[in-house]
Amino acid sequence: MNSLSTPLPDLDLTPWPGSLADRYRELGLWTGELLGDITREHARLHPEREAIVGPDARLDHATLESEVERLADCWRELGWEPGDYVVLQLPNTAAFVTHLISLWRAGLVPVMALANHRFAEISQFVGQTRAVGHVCAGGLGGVDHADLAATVRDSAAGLTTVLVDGQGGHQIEQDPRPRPQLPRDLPPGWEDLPDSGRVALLQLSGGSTGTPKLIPRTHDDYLLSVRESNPICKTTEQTRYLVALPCAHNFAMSSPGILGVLLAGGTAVMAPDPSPATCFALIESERITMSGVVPPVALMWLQAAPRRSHDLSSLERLLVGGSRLPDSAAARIQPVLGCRLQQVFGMAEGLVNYTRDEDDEETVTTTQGRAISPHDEVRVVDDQECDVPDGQVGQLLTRGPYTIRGYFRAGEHNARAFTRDGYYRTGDLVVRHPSGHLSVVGRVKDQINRGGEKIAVVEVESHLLTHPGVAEVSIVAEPDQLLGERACAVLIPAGEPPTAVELRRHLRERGLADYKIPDRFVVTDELPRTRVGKTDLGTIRDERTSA
Ligand code: J2J
Repeated sequence: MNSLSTPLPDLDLTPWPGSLADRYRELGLWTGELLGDITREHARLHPEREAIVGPDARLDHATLESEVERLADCWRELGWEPGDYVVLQLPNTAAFVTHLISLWRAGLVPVMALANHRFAEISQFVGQTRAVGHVCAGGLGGVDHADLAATVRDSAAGLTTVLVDGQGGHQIEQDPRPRPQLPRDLPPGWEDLPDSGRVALLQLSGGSTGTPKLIPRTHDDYLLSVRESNPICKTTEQTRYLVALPCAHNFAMSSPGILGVLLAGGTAVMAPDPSPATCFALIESERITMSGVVPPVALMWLQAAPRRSHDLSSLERLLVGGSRLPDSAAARIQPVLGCRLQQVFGMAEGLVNYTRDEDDEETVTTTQGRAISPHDEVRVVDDQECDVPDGQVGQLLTRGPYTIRGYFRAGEHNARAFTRDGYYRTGDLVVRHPSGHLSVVGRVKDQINRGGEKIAVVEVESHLLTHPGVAEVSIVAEPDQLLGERACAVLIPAGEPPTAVELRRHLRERGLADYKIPDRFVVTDELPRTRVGKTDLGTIRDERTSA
């Protein structure tokens, strides 16, 4: 499963055209700052103010900074060199933040794995990046990745595992075999890039292909999206932001998220889970002012709030995004939770849209906002990629100073995912209003959005096809009241139909993360087909929804 033996194709980063990059620098959009320096200023300005609160530790800005330095020294002592990739897989804890920033401080490039990823995902990240290390939880925040880490290490020569415990300590396990050397070809123009123009982190794409694609974000571009998010979301040093989503997700990290809060000198409070019981208690005890959640979590909070006695009065703003928030739920946020709703439509590839505080109520409840920057270029196009007028549905294409120009080492896929002139084909169907606000109305990508968790249909189908009892399979979206959508696998059996229990066990044994396992399995004789012989997802989806 691990692809260490396959040759490395393509580039780590598809740079922006040189003239455009120069312009972004001249305009001050790209500042040349590095993410690893994000903790320095506030450690100096107000060292004793709280920076990070987690189940494992409370850190003021000065302690955060000294932890970052201490850990960066550890990475240097391990022999990890600037530009090396390290898979970072930690739960919502203070340690996540110290480890993330220390990796940057040492010039390393974190790959932002989720705590609930398993062997299939982690081994792929290690294989694609030739990572030198896997930093994961060894009892931290109640999570233990030790067994997973050992299996990953067996499959990747020379990999070092760092198991982080809940007391700020580490256990280091090293695979003794020599690590395969990286034949890294620098793309033309790469040699001249300043450090801030290089890859800072690899975010995960929701994916629509068999192998998950990694998203190379640079210091310059990522910092731009964070910096510009702060005034739009009114993030200040008074902000106390509750990290209710998985901390490695792009939304929790950057919209404005943990990094926005650190940049502003505020406080990020790490919630171990998004349940109303956990989060309401933290909102009350930590005097939380802002949080960001996916729609199913917002719905759970709306349902729970009238029945609980927690004091939520400190909460000023709730950002909701990741999947479409029903208009009816949007209208209830302010009356029920007593805070302002801000919708956010973002993507780890770049473009982020927010509703604004000055927008009227209808805009805030029925649109997913407008782009952060006047330098974001947004096109809404028909199937021939001709622009459609405002008010009509079309596919969203975008490029700009913080939207990638290509996925990590994925030349072939990039030719499809980007236009020749560098627009990213988001796969989202939107309507643009004359104000520039977008409403998301659907998608054309082979993906299921399970309440904000993205599932690449092809990836899961290919795992299911390895079961001897599955001849053909199609995974389709079904409507779900809470999640918006859930995944249903429609399959033609080979011989005796396998049971759902068997199929779930099979996927778990293959090391697939739990959230990708279909909610329902349906056995059928024939998958409906289109004229070209491809499975007709539309037809099945209709059959299921009418059932
Ligand atoms: C409908 N669909 C949405 C929304 C994202 C902030 C917020 C979210 C993400 C994120 C993010 C949506 N309504 N409000 O990275 O910084 C769907 C679209 C989009 C895809 C991106 C951020 N907000 N989506 O969700 O990379 O289909 O980023 O293309 O996980 O989620 O998913 P992801």
